[in-house]
Amino acid sequence: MRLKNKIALITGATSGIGKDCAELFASKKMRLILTGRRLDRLTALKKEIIKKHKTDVHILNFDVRKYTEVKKAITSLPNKYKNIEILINNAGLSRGLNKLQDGVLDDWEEMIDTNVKGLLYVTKEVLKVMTKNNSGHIVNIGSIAGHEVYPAGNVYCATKHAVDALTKGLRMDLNGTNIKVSTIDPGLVETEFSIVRFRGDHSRAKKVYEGFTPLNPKDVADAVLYSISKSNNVVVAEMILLPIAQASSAIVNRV
Ligand code: NDP
Ligand code: 8X3
Repeated sequence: MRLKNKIALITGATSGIGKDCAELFASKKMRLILTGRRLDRLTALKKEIIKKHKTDVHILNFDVRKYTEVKKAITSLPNKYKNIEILINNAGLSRGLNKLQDGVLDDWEEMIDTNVKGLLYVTKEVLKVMTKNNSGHIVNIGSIAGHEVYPAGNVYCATKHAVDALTKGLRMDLNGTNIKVSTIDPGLVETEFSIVRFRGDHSRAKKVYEGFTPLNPKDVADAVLYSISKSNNVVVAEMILLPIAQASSAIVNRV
């Protein structure tokens, strides 16, 4: 599949998996729409990518939880970026690691609003273009947590199970069109994910990845690239990616 000049919108490009997807896609000369809330990071990434890869980059600064912001940002795209061909629904987060009975309401709301409702809002707006063109590819970044649960993972795991259900449901609803739907579902990847989960507690976050080699966000970007590189007739429906030390959500061989 030709990738050069394809237009890809990546949510959550300011860090981790989204950022590495942006860099890898740019190396293939794709045209990028990069989104996130931290404008300074988006601006710096745009500058860096243009300098290194000399490809087109447009930034959109919005919060996926706010439907009016999502709609305004996507409808305001300049003509040359309007025909989005690939959407990477990557923006997402976890907050806290508490037993359900000790759960914090605000954490639940934030995870559900970002990982489920935010993904739906962006998808709805981008699908307007894709259905009009009868062409496109939506890649959701799910998780092993969308297939299994782990102690105290309750609401985060529920949001990723929801992403899995939405991926499968959307593929059914788009059956008969030329729009592909994929999910790439990693296990433990070292990004800012655990720093966000533990609200800036770097030493607690570091412990999550101690004693084994976690996935690198580049490994996930590579899997995403694979999924978007297939010929028109091939859909990578789902891909679970684990580091070798991880056998399941809860089983990690630490030395
Ligand atoms: P990071 O924390 O490094 O990146 C998360 C990205 O999501 C940031 O760019 C952040 O941008 C964006 N984001 C979060 N909330 C919002 C919001 N409300 N509106 C817009 N953007 C938002 O984590 P990862 O790269 O690890 O996470 C990316 C995805 O991968 C998530 O969906 C996560 O659930 C999933 N995942 C992660 C795994 C891991 O072990 N790290 C494993 C499996 C899946 P900003 O703050 O600038 O808005
Ligand atoms: C992130 C992977 O296992 O830390 O989705 O929840 S995990």
